[in-house]
Amino acid sequence: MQGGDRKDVFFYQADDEQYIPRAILLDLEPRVINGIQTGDLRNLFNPENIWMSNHGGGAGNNWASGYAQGEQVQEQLLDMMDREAEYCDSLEGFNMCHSIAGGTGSGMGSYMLELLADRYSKKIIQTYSVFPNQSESSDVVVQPYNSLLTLKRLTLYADAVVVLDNTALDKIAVERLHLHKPDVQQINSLIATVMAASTTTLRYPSYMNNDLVGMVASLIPTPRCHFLMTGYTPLTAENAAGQVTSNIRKTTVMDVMRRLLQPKNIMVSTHTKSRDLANAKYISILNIIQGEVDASQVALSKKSPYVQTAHRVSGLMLANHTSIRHLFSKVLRDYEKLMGPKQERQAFMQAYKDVARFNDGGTGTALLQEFHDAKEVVQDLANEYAACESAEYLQRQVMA
Ligand SMILES: Nc1nc2c(ncn2[C@@H]2O[C@H](COP(=O)(O)OP(=O)(O)OP(=O)(O)O)[C@@H](O)[C@H]2O)c(=O)[nH]1
Ligand SMILES: [Mg+2]
Repeated sequence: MQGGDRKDVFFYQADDEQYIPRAILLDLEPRVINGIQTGDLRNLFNPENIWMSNHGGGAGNNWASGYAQGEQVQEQLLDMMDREAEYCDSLEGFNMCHSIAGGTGSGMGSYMLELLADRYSKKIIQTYSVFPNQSESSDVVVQPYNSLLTLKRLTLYADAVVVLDNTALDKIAVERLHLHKPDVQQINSLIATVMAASTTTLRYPSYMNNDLVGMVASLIPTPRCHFLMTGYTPLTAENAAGQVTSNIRKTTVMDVMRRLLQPKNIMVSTHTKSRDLANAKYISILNIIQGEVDASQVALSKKSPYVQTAHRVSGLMLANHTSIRHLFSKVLRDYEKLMGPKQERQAFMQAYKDVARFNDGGTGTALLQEFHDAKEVVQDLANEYAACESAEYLQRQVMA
């Protein structure tokens, strides 16, 4: 095995010594995928695993449209997933990458989560979910609608969600990497760094976290609280530019672990204080068994020989921390501003009601019920994370 990594986790080997990702690319409009098909990676993906809708009109930032279109083509989606699943020697789970604020990643993504959870109920579903940038004045005013409806599915059908928070990533790029106005490529380089780090123990396995179940089990003691925040160090401009500098810095593992607990390295904007993280209320299996014990675990892993970096040691923190609930509360608050506390405002709701699947004979009752349910699920989630902060929570879980 050249490089010492388990290439078969994310790739299969084609006859001609080429490695092909076990990946399916889906979009309702062609622009992004066309970019891949004409770019440097054009020969990487299996063309049979690329799906774009025939009409190519997208979902227009409308969750309902994305969901309904996903449902219409479910047979095609299932065929692709089943075919990929059959190619696996021992399928452990699925990874879905999407954003929660637009129409396709959120709506069609929600439908995919339902499909996967139904069809492959015993397999792990992990997602990398992009939360929208809250600080810039967004041109998509209906983001809170799409986010809320998607969060319901992430709560009910995913086993683990790695939260990629554009607000925090943008702030890190400006304040730490001194980029004036970070573009999507630069933010995505940061995301790629986190994604690669979070899968390192799968690709270079040793004793810990060498499969998805192990990773999920060590971070998620109660099924619903499965939203993970990330921290990374060292954060340098090269993470955002994919560049390499030649002077290798002598960071130690201890340095890296200490820095990971500093809020400035955390990639979720929840106003976490350093003190909070040091006395971390990480909820974890160990906590349940041993009460007060701080349950951080460290997994050491090999560095990839394929990627040159300027640092000897780098570290990723994956944490299940109760402060993530502030992100959910913000979605709920923004949703109420649009919808009204009792659904009396319904701002910009017409486009959602116009989607035949949710139109319900012109009344839109089903749609409003959909919003009502999603709000309840997300409110319960925020409440459960808040309850985790009390000492009795774990006791209650053990008794239950
Ligand atoms: N970090 C990151 N965020 C992205 C990227 N592309 C989109 N986003 C964010 O994701 C959200 C919605 O993205 P879109 O790409 O417009 O949504 P979509 O899922 O394609 O849905 P429609 O285009 O409405 O069908 C916005 O908040 C974007 O800022 C990306 O490449 N990286
Ligand atoms: Mg799109």
